[in-house]
Amino acid sequence: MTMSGAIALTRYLIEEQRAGHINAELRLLVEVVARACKQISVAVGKGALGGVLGDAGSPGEASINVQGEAQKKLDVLSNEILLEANAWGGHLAGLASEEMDASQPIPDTYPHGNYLLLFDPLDGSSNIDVNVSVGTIFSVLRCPEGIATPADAHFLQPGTAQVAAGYCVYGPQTTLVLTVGHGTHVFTLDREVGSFTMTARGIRIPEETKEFAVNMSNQRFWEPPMQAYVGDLLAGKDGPRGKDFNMRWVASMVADVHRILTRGGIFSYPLDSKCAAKGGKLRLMYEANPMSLLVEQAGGAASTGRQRMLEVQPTGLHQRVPVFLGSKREVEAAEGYHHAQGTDAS
Ligand code: AHM
Ligand code: MG
Repeated sequence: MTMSGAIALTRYLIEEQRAGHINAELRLLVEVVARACKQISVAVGKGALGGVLGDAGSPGEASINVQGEAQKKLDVLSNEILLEANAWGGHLAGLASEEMDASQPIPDTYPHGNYLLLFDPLDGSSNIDVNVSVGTIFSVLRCPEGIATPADAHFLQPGTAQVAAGYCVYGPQTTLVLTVGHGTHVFTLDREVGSFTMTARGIRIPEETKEFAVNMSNQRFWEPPMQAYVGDLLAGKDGPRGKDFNMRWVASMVADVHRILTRGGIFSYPLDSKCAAKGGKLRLMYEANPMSLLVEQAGGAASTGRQRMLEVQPTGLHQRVPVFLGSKREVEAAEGYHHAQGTDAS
């Protein structure tokens, strides 16, 4: 025990194992992901000095991922760090990443474990080159019984099936936020010591809020319920909501969600006519589900606007969904507008 009584991530995980909440394999998995996040944090922190800024691929021929988006060098590097770290420990049966076309089973040269790991290796990558917070998001599922070599279909489990989820935000501080299904806890990286230390246990999101996060430049592309909802927020004290709202939009989901976990608020990336054909902008398996579990475990709510996020039955690894999450009463208010104006738009 340290003099200060500070709880390191390792100690927290051992205590969770002793309490019967996790087994040794899941403990190792979280430790490995946390170690990979430290490596990514170092690479992000070096920035131009590490030669890691800018687009991946060759000049004039940017590398494009399965999402149809140009990859940054740090997207590719972060993906490689997570793949390499998780290949050989024996805790996984397979992995899936926002940056890879298909899922990957663990090679037969290594022992196979019972878990599936999904991740967005570097979320908010449009912010990398401008030195604004970015992060890693991850979700852990059980590999279905009797499956040694999982395929994409084995990953298609609803968010309620997640056994752990978390994100690491690379900002002024490097902060790991984790749930193994027993509350949401915050660990801050002590950069001198090189270990994550618990800095907030069992965080709770205030149920009410006066702060919303949305990309307002998409306003004219939104569906009528979203137009009505944000219209009423903007009307403030004089409108039906009877209070003034403030707006924040970092454009890194990790940073926006971290603010909401810290002081409340509602985050939304709704359906709009630009992304309607794809089902939304944000990815269910790599972004919406892990964030929704963290938010629910902190007493908040997460929804597509029409359905509880964690109950969405996935149909594709890279499936996209509309997202509303954060302070419970505010998410319910946003859902109310969608229910009032019909349920057939998704
Ligand atoms: P990414 O995973 O390719 O970085 O995209 C996801 C990001 C989220 O972090 C953020 O909330 C959103 O895209 C920002 O979108 P926009 O640029 O439309 O504001
Ligand atoms: Mg992302």
